[in-house]
Amino acid sequence: MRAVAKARANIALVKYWGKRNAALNTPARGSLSVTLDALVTETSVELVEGDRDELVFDGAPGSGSDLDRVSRFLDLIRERAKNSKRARIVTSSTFPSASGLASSASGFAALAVASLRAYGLSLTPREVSILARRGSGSAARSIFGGFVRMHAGERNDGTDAFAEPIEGTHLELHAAIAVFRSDRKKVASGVAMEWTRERSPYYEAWLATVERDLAEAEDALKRSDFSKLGEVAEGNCLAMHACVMAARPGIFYFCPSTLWAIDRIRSLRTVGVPVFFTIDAGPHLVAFTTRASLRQVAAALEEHPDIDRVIRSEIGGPAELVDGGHEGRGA
Ligand code: 2P0
Repeated sequence: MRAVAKARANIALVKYWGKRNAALNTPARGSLSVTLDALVTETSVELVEGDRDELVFDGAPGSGSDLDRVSRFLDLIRERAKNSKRARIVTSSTFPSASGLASSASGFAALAVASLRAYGLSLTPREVSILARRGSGSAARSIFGGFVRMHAGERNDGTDAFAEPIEGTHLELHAAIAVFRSDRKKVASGVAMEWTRERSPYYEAWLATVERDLAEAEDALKRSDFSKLGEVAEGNCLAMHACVMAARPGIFYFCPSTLWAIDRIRSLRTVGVPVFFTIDAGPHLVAFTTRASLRQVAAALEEHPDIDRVIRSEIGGPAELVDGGHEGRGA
């Protein structure tokens, strides 16, 4: 059996940084994201004979820790399906992977949807979100389109740590994603989260910030208040990075030109352009603006020689089977 699925990356406006239970990959706090249409991963899963899974990642054979992580994830599905067959997984993305641009979010969301179908399982979108979380915390959010809220949950088995769409918001966001030419070696976010929890004096303050920011961001979305949402998102992003930088020793995800881009976005705002930024676990900056200002924002970011390209994106839809079935509609 072979199945193909695609999922889009999401960018958090209130970020997930810190785990409650590392084994079940439950987050310490909730988070809030927007799914982006231009950042897509497509994955096929085919059941095969043999005793090992096989991974082809952006055209090259995947091995080592990447393959182990995928195999461990498929083991969860094999256990449920009572089917021990191995799989050949072929995956590719429209954007640079392992760069801090949420490739694990779209990657594990697409893998969850394709492999459930390949192994003959049918789950509700909420159950798919819970499963995708086991692969990568942010992947739980990429099961859904639009604005998405992740719940941290309280149970020890992780069954209440899922994402769901935020209904009733009409805010239209457009993204200009500045991809830097940077060969900075990335500290994997899962590793950096644990590092921060153990070693940053700001970790508890960070967790308290998330609670407040979630409430304010949801309220801003309900009121379609662009500038309030931007204020919360920028503050939350900088608080996360400050917490990570304050670990001993600290981790820096910014490259020097990331600061230039922050400054550029703020300068645009001072002359009346509706725009705000956020930055994940990498050097790249995502600017959110309106349809009318997208061209101006993207052109401003394209001025910098360290920026390889600026990807423009609308808000994206849910993870889906490529033959047409939708996995992320409803709950
Ligand atoms: C987020 N990030 O909310 C935050 C902000 C990066 C910065 O979720 O360990 O790859 O696989 O659960 O999902 C990246 O973390 O971490 C992430 P794991 P994941 O989008």
